[in-house]
Amino acid sequence: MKKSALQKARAAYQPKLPIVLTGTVKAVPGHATNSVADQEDIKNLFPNTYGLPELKFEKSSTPVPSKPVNVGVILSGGQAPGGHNVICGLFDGLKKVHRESKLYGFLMGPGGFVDHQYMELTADFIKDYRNTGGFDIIGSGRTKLETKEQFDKGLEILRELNISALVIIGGDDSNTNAAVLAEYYKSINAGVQVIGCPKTIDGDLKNDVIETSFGFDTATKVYSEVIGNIQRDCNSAKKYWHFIKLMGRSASHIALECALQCQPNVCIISEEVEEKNMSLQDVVNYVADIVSARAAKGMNFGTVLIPEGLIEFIPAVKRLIAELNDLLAKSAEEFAKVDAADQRQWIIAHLSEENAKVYESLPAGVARQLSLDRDPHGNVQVSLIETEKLLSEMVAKRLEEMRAEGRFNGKFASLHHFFGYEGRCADPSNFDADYCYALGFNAACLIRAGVTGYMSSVRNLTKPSVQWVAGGIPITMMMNMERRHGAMKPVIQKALVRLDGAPFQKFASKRDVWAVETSYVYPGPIQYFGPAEVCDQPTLTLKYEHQGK
Ligand code: FBP
Repeated sequence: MKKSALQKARAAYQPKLPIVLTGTVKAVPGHATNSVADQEDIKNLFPNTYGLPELKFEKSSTPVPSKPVNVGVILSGGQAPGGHNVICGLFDGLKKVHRESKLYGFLMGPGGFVDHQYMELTADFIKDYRNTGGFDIIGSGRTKLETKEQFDKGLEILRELNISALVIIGGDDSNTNAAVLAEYYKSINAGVQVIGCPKTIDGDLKNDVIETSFGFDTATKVYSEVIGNIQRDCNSAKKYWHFIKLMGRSASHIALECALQCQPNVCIISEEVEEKNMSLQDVVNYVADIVSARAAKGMNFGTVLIPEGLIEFIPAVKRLIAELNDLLAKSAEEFAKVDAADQRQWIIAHLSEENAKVYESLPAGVARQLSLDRDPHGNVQVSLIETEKLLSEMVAKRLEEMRAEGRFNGKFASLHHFFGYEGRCADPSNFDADYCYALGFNAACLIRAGVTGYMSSVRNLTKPSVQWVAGGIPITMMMNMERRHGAMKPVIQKALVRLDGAPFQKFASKRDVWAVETSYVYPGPIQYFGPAEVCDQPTLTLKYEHQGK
């Protein structure tokens, strides 16, 4: 593999471990836990893994006898910077326990586990992947692990390779599956531990006990660099409005973090749109008013950040999606037989009157996307909806109306961007390189502690990494019941942007000034070498969230 100069230099970076993980550790249990909601339902569904205590690792002076352990690892879902370092940390942690321990990687996600596609990960093989972005070390996939047949098929290969622990690196849905798998293996006394690691650039797998998912830091820094560059171009040429859609699924954490970093003229936060019961036209009017206010000051340029999940949060569209989900789950076979050209009419005919009207009112492309296949976890594939174009077209139309009313006399030329894939495989920032390595190393400690159904947890993340706190959180603690594919299912509660949270409050207190002034900040590229205040800063989201604590 030919390496760039940065790759070569970066390979030598030694991720910094929390001090507690550098010696012998003991797992100190806290109180028994409860799920965040629907406690009776979750308890009934997870009789063997519900209510476990939180664990915190502390230094121990008593050496514990060790024996080799074989472990399997799966990368699940969308790529996030640092995944390779989770695997490297896990490998080093296992080898530290016993040098004859082995790590097997299942190929291309959970599908490789079910289909018995795997490889042994050796020191020589993984050395090229240390501190690099991507999931290409073993590949990733979105197969949903949910049936007994899949679990039993997986168990066959675990038995064949003498694997007694499985680490699933994934987002909320994949960690939900990890909890279900842990429960099943425990219920049949399979002798296999299952441990999860919190991954996703979206930042929506977090709660009181998981401070952030890995990858969010690097991805938002990459997007902020490019948004900053666009803002500088925009402020130089002074002739375009840039509509920038940002990945992140339902939650607007990525858009919010980029707004805090770059100070754009507009940033829409989906959660606020829902809270204020705004229609799509209300959002359009809000943007058009800012375009017009800037035009009045001679500034026919600006930037608008749009979270990719916006459309799902327009309350009327949300109700429509909920009915569509049930309809398409219930009538999947019948719908599959309908000709593509007739699908729109079929849907309209089968929806309630109110939702049929909303469906008809949406541009055909957007409406079609809402009725296409969900991903295996039941999510609308929002990254495929061109909200940035939809919004700028509607703003242009609105501005023409305002011009006719004498309320706008500027120019409006728009350009469109979508940032998502650009940030998912970047080389991890120092924060993500350290955090991921620690999560993997800590997963090895949880395996050694003999527990199952836990998520690797590393906390105190705004402090230098040596001061981070390591332990394990029972996954059932994060769960509640939600409607998926037309039925109630136990799932990890997704973290959306909290409107009473410090990051949003900070943004809300500044945005009116950013709208009409040109207050752009240009964060520049991620720095891997240099002073800590440039290289080792966590996200502003994390900083503000911690300031109140
Ligand atoms: P995960 O939840 O799997 O981490 O997904 C992250 C993400 O990048 C979302 O932001 C985006 O909507 C989705 O993946 C795109 O999916 P795909 O990789 O299948 O195109």
